[in-house]
Amino acid sequence: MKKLATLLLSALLLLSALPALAQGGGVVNVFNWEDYINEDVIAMFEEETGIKVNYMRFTLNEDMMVQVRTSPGAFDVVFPSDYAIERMIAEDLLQPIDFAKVPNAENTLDWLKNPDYDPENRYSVPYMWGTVGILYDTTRVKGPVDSWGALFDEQYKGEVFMMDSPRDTLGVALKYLGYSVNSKNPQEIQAAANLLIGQKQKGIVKAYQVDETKDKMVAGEGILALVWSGDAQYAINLNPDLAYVVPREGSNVWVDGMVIPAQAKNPENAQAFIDFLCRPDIAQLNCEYIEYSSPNAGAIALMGEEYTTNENLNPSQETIDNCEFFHDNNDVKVLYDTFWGMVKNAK
Ligand code: N2P
Repeated sequence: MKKLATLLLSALLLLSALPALAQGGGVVNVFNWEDYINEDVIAMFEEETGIKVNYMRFTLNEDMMVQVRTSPGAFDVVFPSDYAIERMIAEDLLQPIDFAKVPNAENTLDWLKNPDYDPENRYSVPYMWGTVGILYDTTRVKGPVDSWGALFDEQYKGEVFMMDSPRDTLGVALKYLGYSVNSKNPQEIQAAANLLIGQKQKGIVKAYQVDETKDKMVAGEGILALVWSGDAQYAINLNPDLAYVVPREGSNVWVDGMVIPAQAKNPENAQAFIDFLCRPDIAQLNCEYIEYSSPNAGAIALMGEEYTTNENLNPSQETIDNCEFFHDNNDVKVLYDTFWGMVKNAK
C-alpha cells in the first residue's frame, strides 16, 4: 500500500513537471531598463513555463550597448530603443527572431510594424513607446508651460531636473533652437551645448539624473523636469498636482523593442519570453503598471477608454507628427560625446 502511494506521488510529481519540460525549462537572461516591468509578470512567466528569469537592469541605451558588446553571451532578451536597434543591427550584435515562435507579435499596431530602424522586421518586436516632455508642478509654475523655454527660464532657478542622457538632453536643446534631434551639424550641436551650459551656470539645474526624477517630483522637490512620458504618468498618478506636456516646438518620439543578441545562449527561451510579453492580457498588466504607451492592439482594446482618452499614454496624431524619432548617429558620436562632456563638466 505504501509502495503504491509512493508510486502515485512520483507519477503526480512527474506530471506536474511536464509543462516545464515540454517548454525546455532552463533560464532566460533578460536585460531591461530600470523600472520597466510589472514584476508579477516575471513570476507568472516562470510559473507558466518553468523557465527561470535572470533579470538585469540598465539606465541608458549607451550603457546597455557597452554591456552587450563586452559580454556578448550574457543576455538572451534586451530592450534597446529604435536608434540603438539600428546601431546593433549594423554591428551584427543581433540575431533574427523566429516569428513562428512569437505569434503574439501579431498584436503590434500597424504604424509600429516595419519601422525604419528594422526595415525588414527581422530583429525586434516593439515593447513600449512614448515621448519626451516636461513634467511640472501645476501649483508652482508661473503661467502655462508649453515650450521647452520653461526649462531655461531663470525664474525656476534651482528647481529644474534635467536628464543625465546625452541624446535626450542635447535633443531637447536642439529642438528648442529649431533644429532636428538628429542634427549632424557641428554648429547646431555646439549651440545646443551652449544653451545647456548657460542653464547650468545660471544655477537653473537642480540635478542631472534619470530614474530618480519621478519620485523626487512626486515629493515636490522640483518644479520642472525633463522626463519620458511613462515616468510622468507614473508620477501624476501619485501626485495629482503634476502635469505633463510635449512642448510646442516638438520633441522625440521613441519605441523600445525586444531583441535577441547574436550570441544569446537561450534563443528559444528568449522567444518564449518575448511572446509572453506580447500576450494582450500580459501586455495590459505591464502597461497599467509602468504607464508607458502600449504598441499592443490587444492590450489597448482590453484597457479601453481609460487608456485611449489619456493624452499622456495615447498622444494625438498631431503631437506625434510634431515629434521626430532618433536615428543612429554613430558618424557624429564623437561630436555629441565631446559637447555632452562640456555640459557635464561646466562650472
Ligand atoms: C523607464 C525606462 C523608459 C525607457 N525607466 C525610455 N526609452
